[in-house]
Amino acid sequence: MELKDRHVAVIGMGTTGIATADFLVRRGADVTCFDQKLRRDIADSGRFPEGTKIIDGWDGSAVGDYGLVVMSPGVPMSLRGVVSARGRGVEVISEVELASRFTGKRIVAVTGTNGKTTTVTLLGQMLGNAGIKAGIGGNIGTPFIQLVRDDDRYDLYLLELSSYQLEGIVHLTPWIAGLLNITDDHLDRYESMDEYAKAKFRIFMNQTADDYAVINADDKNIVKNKRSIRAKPYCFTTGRRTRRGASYKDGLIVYADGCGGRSTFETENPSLRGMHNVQNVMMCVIMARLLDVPESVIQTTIAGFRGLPHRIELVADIGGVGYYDDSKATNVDAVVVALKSFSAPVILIMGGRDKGGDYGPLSRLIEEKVKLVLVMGEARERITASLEGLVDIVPVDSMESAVSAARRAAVKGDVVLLSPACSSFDMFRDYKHRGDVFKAAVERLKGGGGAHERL
Ligand code: UMA
Repeated sequence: MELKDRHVAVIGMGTTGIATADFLVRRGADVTCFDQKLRRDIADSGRFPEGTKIIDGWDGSAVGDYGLVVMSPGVPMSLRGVVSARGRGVEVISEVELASRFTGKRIVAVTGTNGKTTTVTLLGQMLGNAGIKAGIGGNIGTPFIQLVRDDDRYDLYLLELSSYQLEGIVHLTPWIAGLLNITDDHLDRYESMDEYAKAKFRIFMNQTADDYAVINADDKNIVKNKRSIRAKPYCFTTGRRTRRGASYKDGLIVYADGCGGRSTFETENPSLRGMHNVQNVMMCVIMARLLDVPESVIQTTIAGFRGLPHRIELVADIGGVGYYDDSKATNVDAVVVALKSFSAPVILIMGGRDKGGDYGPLSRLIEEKVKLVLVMGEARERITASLEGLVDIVPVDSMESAVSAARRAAVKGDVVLLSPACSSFDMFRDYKHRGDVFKAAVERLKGGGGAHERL
């Protein structure tokens, strides 16, 4: 693809926009970047390469006359200016699509509502331990376009792809594509679950019978749509054995290669607790075997894996109360998963920016396991309305006061869990910031003495 002197619009000036502009300018394109924010409010606007034109305070209307529009994932494709550019025949693509046009290396890609980052991280470690140089990026943090600048360094790419990124692909074709699960999320951006599932299934849309699709056979939203997949399917399930793929029984994952060969892997590791992690590990096992990672390397990597920050992460045990940071739980299903992994009474800190999902699926687990819900942020009213009568719900206006209230209510043996079910953008920069603020508040408790008693 020739970029020299091409007029390109880059939409969004976050991590993706900066990396995209940088790539385009290096290839001689004439780049204009658009953002709804004012330049002074864009944290990294100073990092845009020289010569980039910046349109700040953009209201989403006309993007002007460009030969190509490259979207950041967080900017909806439905914005008026973007729709009208498309209508005029302008090519509108996502940054991952652009990147894929500048590499001939194989792509392994993982999507799903929850578990993507853990899966990509664990698989990345398996590949690294097997001596395979994988460029790891996408939604996990480093934009794909930034990786392809150093294409020679990598044997292949391992990408975490969000539905937002998949919306703007045209030709991108993973050699191995994996779909972990599809549950309620981002319903502020999609009209329905069907629309959201459709975006997720785009990961398979360009694949042929020479490619592989790794799917969760226990997920009804996936099973319902799987007939559209043309690649060779490998399924994983926590139920019955599979002929080709992975299954799980009594702490063991059984991998079946489809030609009669079987191997087993132990999943015992405190950082991979819960059935959701068994599913993540099953996907890693299948993908790693397809990539010829030796069984012994897969096993030692699983055993040595240390969990990721902000995902059911034990921050401190203070006076017999465990404080867990699960700030990455930005949707209801992730909170369900977190609650399922505890047997002790839970004090749950929830809330943030509402994403239009249904909090109903939490009801049974909340009744069963949660003794107090502390709600904060814009979603306070919606959460309170849907959980009222099931449990004590107390509104709080900061993370600091949530942690103090949790401490006052907790007794030895309880768990204090930050698992918000919402995005963080109403009060924090992102989920990491929210988790760090929680951790800092917990750290301060340590200084204030450990014994928990009801005050
Ligand atoms: N913006 C507009 N108009 C809009 C919306 C946003 O101009 O209507 C501007 C914002 O003012 C901001 C910029 O766009 O300046 C931000 O762009 P972005 O939201 O695409 O964020 P990036 O910093 O480029 O980060 C993105 C991903 N963010 C989102 O998809 C929301 C990061 O995933 C990803 O790591 C990064 O690209 C590199 O690929 C984060 C995420 O929250 C972790 N992902 C969602 C999730 O996991 O649920 C999908």
